[in-house]
Amino acid sequence: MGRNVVYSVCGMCTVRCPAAVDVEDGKVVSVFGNPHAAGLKGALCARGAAGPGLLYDDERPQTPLIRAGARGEGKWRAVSWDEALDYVAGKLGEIRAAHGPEALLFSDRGGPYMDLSRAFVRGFGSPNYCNHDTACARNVQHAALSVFGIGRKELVYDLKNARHVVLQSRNILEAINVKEVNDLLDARDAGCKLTVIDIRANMPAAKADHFFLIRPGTDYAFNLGVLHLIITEKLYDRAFVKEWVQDFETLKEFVQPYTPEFVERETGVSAQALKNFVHAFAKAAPHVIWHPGWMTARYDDSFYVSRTAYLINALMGAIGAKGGLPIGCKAGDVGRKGLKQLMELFPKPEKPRADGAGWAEGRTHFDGGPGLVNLAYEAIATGKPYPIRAYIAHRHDPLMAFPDQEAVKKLWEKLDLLVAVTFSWSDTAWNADVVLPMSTYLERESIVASKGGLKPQFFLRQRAVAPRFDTRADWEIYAGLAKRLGIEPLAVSRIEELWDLQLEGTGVTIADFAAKGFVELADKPTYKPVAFKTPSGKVEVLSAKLEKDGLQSLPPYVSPAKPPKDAFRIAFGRCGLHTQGHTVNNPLLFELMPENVLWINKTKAKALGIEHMDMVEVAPVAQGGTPGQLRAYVTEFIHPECVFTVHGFGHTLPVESRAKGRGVSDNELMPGGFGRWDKAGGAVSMQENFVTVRKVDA
Ligand SMILES: Nc1nc2c(c(=O)[nH]1)N[C@H]1C(S)=C(S)[C@@H](COP(=O)(O)OP(=O)(O)OC[C@H]3O[C@@H](n4cnc5c(=O)[nH]c(N)nc54)[C@H](O)[C@@H]3O)O[C@H]1N2
Ligand SMILES: Nc1nc2c(c(=O)[nH]1)N[C@H]1C(S)=C(S)[C@@H](COP(=O)(O)OP(=O)(O)OC[C@H]3O[C@@H](n4cnc5c(=O)[nH]c(N)nc54)[C@H](O)[C@@H]3O)O[C@H]1N2
Ligand code: SF4
Ligand SMILES: [Mo]
Repeated sequence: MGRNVVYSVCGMCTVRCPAAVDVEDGKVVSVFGNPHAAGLKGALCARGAAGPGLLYDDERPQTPLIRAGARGEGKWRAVSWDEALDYVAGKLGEIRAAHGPEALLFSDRGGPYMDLSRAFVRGFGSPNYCNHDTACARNVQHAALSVFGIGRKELVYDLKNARHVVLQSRNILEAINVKEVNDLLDARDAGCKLTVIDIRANMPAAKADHFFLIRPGTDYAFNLGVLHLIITEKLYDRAFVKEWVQDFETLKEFVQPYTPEFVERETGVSAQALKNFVHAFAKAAPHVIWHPGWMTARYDDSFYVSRTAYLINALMGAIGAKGGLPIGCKAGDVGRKGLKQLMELFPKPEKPRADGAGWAEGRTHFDGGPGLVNLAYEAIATGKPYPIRAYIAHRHDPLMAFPDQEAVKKLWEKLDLLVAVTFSWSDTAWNADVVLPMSTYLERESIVASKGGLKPQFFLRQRAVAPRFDTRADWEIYAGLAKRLGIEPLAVSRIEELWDLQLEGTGVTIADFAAKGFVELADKPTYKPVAFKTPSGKVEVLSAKLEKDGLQSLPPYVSPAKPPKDAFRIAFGRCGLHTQGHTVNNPLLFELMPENVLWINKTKAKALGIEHMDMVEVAPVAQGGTPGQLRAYVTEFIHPECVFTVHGFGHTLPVESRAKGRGVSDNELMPGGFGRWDKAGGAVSMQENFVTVRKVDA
């Protein structure tokens, strides 16, 4: 069979870096960065390199499974694909006949392949396509929409050309996007300044010019103080503000009380240090990026932290600027035609979304595209505005992604059908009625994807090797269901049929991907002139949409609650070696990091009689949840009001022999946390929960 290189797209996390796979005699030798992709420098991150660990792991679902016992009991019947697809399509058909097509809820992880998911859901006739994002970046998305009228992903972080980057609640060196890491490190080498605002010294803090260890939950105060200084000291870009910023005077008045001294009292950052930093930052404008955050499902005011971050960027004239946040191009912006959307093959469903996003009272300001899946779960339980009886969780593990597993399971009780489409075991798959095992990304091809940015492109994932088990590609699974449900255009037998549909009229053919794995639609970067899609066409300080829903554009700052006596706020984040919860059982990554630890402040630990690497028990303050045991990581570089752990550990499934019983699941430390979500930003507020810590006797 010989040896060859196949262009693929990394599937080890949601970033989807361009990858190349070295294949010898039908076996994957290694996976590395697509050498043609600028910014990767030929490399992937550690998780990307560990792709073969997933492929050659036998501890993943190997055939379709239908539940034989009660939900979650772990009794399964291995079935053929025909039986599994007949079963799922049969149930979906019955549910559609009894309750209408809107009784189907579907959630996935968004990203470049969501067109297939959305097409299937629409083809079925349901408006209820959701993604995972209320546990991730919805606050940022809604912040971008409210300030600029465009989504967060339409703004590019031009890190390579930046002169000062501010990372606020953004661990860019461990919560990895390979190109971003390389671009930032290159910029640093060229003299770009770096400021980190965090509740602990994360990896970027070690490289920062300014590091502010702030009191957890006080970022909004910090940003209001920065706006105060920028405005009172006239450090803003006057021409940009004059041309583009609405209601600047209102903002000026609003930030008046938020002096550097106020910031010092709230955040613990000295007034002088704040001033020094703001002056240095303003000097580098407009080539500055104040990162609005990514995983921001943290606090009741995280949405406003992102809004103020965007406003700071705007006042600096960084929006649209080289080295700032230029507005990304789509195919049309560079004179080309974009991919045909498979979703557009179907009419818009008649019924409104069950989660109310975009239409219900108090929810008109939410992005109706992927909605708010947590509210859709509430609709399952209440039957309002209409019954939802089937749920397909595709590449989504809500039982690990949301606080309080028991609360989520309870909301799902009325489901007549719960299907998990996944390539590894997950809590959600374990609790499903049917598991449809997907081939790993190395064993499947995907629909053509497109990426906007300074140089928009189309890219293609090819199948590197044949599936090891009886698993299928996503397009094969949905084509199988489509055939049975009469969703004609998706009922294909060959992926080429979908590829051709997508590429129709673009001037690009599938053969064009052979050379590099992607096709660029422009020769050089294009910095588009700025334009905003708000009602006024400007940067809006005051959002009429928010206010129509009874929400404030500029709420006064409210100081976060102090932890109860002897308790801590629970904080969490990512590490460079794992992706959420789904790589802990990967043999290669497990070997590098088998469990998480609990960061705790040195002085606090001493008072509790805890020493570095002692075993401790961490328990929720609120009723419920599950206490867990892990080792203490005692350090002076974390704020004393919180403890921190890496998310994704504490697995319990018997089918994951390595991950089982190692470390603690942060989600289980948040009983009652599922219901605490932000009415303005839409995300769940996961860091509004408190825990106690005690040493476990040896
Ligand atoms: N307490 C707490 N909760 C959190 C977080 C936290 O830090 N703390 N982080 C939040 C964040 S940022 C996010 S994004 C969510 C993530 O949570 P999820 O959205 O659930 O994401 P993953 O764990 O990445 O993937 C979910 C499932 O999809 C499977 N999978 C992965 N890739 C593929 C694929 O290509 N195809 C298919 N079919 N299946 C695939 C995985 O094996 C896994 O079982 O969790 C959120 N929840
Ligand atoms: N290696 C790896 N990379 C990933 C992922 C992964 O699972 N693993 N997941 C991807 C996904 S889905 C996402 S959403 C992104 C997430 O990307 P990020 O949001 O950058 O990642 P996190 O590590 O969750 O959080 C960033 C930082 O927020 C800090 N923080 C916590 N509370 C506060 C606070 O109150 N104030 C401030 N200022 N800081 C605070 C944490 O200490 C942490 O350093 O990463 C992506 N990249
Ligand atoms: S950041 Fe790492 S794991 Fe994620 S897609 Fe890129 S190489 Fe793969
Ligand atoms: Mo995320």
